[in-house]
Amino acid sequence: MRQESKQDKVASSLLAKALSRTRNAFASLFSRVTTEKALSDEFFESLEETLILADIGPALAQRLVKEVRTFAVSLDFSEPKEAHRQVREILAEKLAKMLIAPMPAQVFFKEKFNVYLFVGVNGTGKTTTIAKFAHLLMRNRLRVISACADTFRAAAFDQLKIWGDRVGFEVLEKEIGGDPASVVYKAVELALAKNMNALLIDTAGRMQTKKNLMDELSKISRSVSKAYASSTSLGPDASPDRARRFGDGKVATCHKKPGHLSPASQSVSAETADERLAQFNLLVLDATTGQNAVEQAKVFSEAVSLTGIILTKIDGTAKGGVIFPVVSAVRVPVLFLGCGESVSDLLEFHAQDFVRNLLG
Ligand SMILES: Nc1nc2c(ncn2[C@@H]2O[C@H](COP(=O)(O)OP(=O)(O)OP(=O)(O)O)[C@@H](O)[C@H]2O)c(=O)[nH]1
Ligand SMILES: [Mg+2]
Repeated sequence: MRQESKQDKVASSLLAKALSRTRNAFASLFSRVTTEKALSDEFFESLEETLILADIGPALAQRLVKEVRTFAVSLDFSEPKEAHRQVREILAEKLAKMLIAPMPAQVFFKEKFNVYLFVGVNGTGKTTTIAKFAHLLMRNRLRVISACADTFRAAAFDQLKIWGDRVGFEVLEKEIGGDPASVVYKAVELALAKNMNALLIDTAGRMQTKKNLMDELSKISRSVSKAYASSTSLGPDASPDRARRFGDGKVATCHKKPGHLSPASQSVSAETADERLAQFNLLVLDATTGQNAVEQAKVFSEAVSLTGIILTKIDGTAKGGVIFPVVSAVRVPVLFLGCGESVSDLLEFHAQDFVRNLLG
């Protein structure tokens, strides 16, 4: 059981507030479960409808109802309260199971060079999330720097720079019109030279339907490990000191790596780690876009190997259920939830808490 700190309590109340409308809908549905109605068609139809309204999507809602129904047959609904509790419990169990990826990802390694690539369609909240995430890493004493790989839209750099000044992290030089992959390559070199251990890369928002932009993203992602390998290899010009500090150029891409989610508990000892680059490809999804998020997740996960998902704007939707079909489709864990526009509005994701707040 997790110890609940003051910060956890604030997070719980933000999540509770964000999901209150869906929770009330489930509460009202469950309150109608009586001994007679527990297994009625009418009840299961309403359950499916409520799941769809929570953004779980029609296909998954149908599947869940079928599973709950099959399971419910074996239960003893001797009194309404018990019926209510049991139906809710089966549903909660099935939903939580869906969200717990087989191997949850760590979010940083104190002894590694951590690179975070933020990807997603236009306006999902990538830049805002970078600021929130930088704040979180800095609180955990990581040395953070950022780069803007959107070389097309001039304002993209300015937005990131405003956040950098506000939160207190450096944003590497503005570059307009160049190749985003080479911006990333240079950023890795510079971040290493500056002895940083967290590089946050903002990318241009792109529609998942634009093949050339998705190919560009694959190239950007590959350039991280290339730059790292060449910067840390012991060539005639390489600094031995730098090579010692950052290891031998091996790459640990943190795609669905085992470990804990809690950033506070991250550490990998320098002795045991022979791979020093930890690359995290994070997909930022906007909770208010509904079922389209599933399609976005599928296409982005083909372009880059995703480490985790950050679902933003859950404060702007009463739903949030979209994460169930998303995680089912791509088998990538949700790591954080964005629940507002300020720097502290980033919640660490916990499946059980989420489901509890959704179902009541
Ligand atoms: N309510 C709310 N608004 C958010 C959240 N995250 C981001 N936003 C807002 O969403 C809008 C877009 O955010 P950006 O961070 O600029 O999005 P982006 O993905 O970087 O956009 P592009 O670079 O244009 O693709 C801004 O108005 C943010 O304040 C959130 O968790 N909750
Ligand atoms: Mg942006």
